[in-house]
Amino acid sequence: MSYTEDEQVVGSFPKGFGYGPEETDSDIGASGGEEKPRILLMGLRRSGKSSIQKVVFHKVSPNETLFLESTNKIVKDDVSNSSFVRFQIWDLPGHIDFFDPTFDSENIFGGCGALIFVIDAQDDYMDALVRLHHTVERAHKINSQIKFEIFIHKVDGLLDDHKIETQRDIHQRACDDLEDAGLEKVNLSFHLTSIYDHSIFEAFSKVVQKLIPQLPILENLLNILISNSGIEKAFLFDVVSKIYIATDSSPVDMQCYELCCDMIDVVIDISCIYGSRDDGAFDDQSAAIIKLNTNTVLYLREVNKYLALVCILREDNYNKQGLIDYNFHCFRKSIQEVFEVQQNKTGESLVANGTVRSHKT
Ligand SMILES: Nc1nc2c(ncn2[C@@H]2O[C@H](COP(=O)(O)OP(=O)(O)O)[C@@H](O)[C@H]2O)c(=O)[nH]1
Ligand SMILES: [Mg+2]
Repeated sequence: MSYTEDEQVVGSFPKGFGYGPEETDSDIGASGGEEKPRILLMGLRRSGKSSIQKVVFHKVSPNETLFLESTNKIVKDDVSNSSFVRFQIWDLPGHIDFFDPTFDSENIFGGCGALIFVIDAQDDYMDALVRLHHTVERAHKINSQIKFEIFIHKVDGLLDDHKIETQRDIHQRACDDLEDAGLEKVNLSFHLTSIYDHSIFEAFSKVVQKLIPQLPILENLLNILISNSGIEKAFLFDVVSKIYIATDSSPVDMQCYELCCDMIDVVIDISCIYGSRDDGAFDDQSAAIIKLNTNTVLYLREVNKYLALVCILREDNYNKQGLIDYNFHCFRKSIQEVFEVQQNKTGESLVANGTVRSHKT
């Protein structure tokens, strides 16, 4: 069994609710052929690169990745789904040395924003560390702007203590190797990941966020929104992939993130089953409120075709629903302005001018 690039989405999303090729075409037109940032997926064979790409961006369920065939050529996947998240993911087969003179390594690494190096934590990782070092050294020489993201992957098979110990060990060895090579300035970020839980989405969110130039503006808007509306935590989600492209500046609790991901699934599922239209499970009318038995309310609103705001708030604060709705409209308007600026390329930072009413408790 194998997956081809044009295969439709599986799982709870209906046909047409994926990253369809038609989006790609129109986006290329709209952006005037502008280069999209590229994320490279590298690592040894069977480390889990293709699985990560399929699970995060093509809704393949984790169990189905057991049947993935090994990749023999570079697989390019265009994820130009919104003005904020426009990038390509290149899955590079593990057994090929792309720094070999037969490859145009300048071209591969030159336009690359982030390089994700996947290490199988369930396997002996010494060979992977050697390859990591080789990759970082060469790629950095070609393009010093690349962000190196190390996914210590398949940690679902490890106990908690072992996870921490593995991360510490890999971190130490990788950094020592770089130091020995005089490359201590190169920064590596480490993430513990597994396709069997939300950690892979969380890690990918962080990688993508580093490539979004408007991130500080988005974060700021979310901060203004939550502080004026009595909201505990707010995420701006890319609905199809469920990666969050921004959140307010309070720390992210994994459980909150999972709760918000689940809410998106619930809303899309209900909309698919009972929705009156066939052409989309998410549109400008999409909104939902879920009250939990923990005195917590989940609040979801459509921001644009691809983005949703999902918030967590205490039930007491939800009494002022009108205020929250009003503030949300200001937030939405500001986001649209950020988009317009990007599209018109008229200037760098036109920040929200929508006034937000204050919430006084
Ligand atoms: N336990 C576990 N297995 C995984 C995970 N990610 C991938 N795998 C398995 O690892 C194997 C190799 O995956 P694949 O994506 O083909 O690796 P690639 O060669 O790096 O592209 C497959 O059997 C996957 O099911 C994970 O997070 N946990
Ligand atoms: Mg592969």
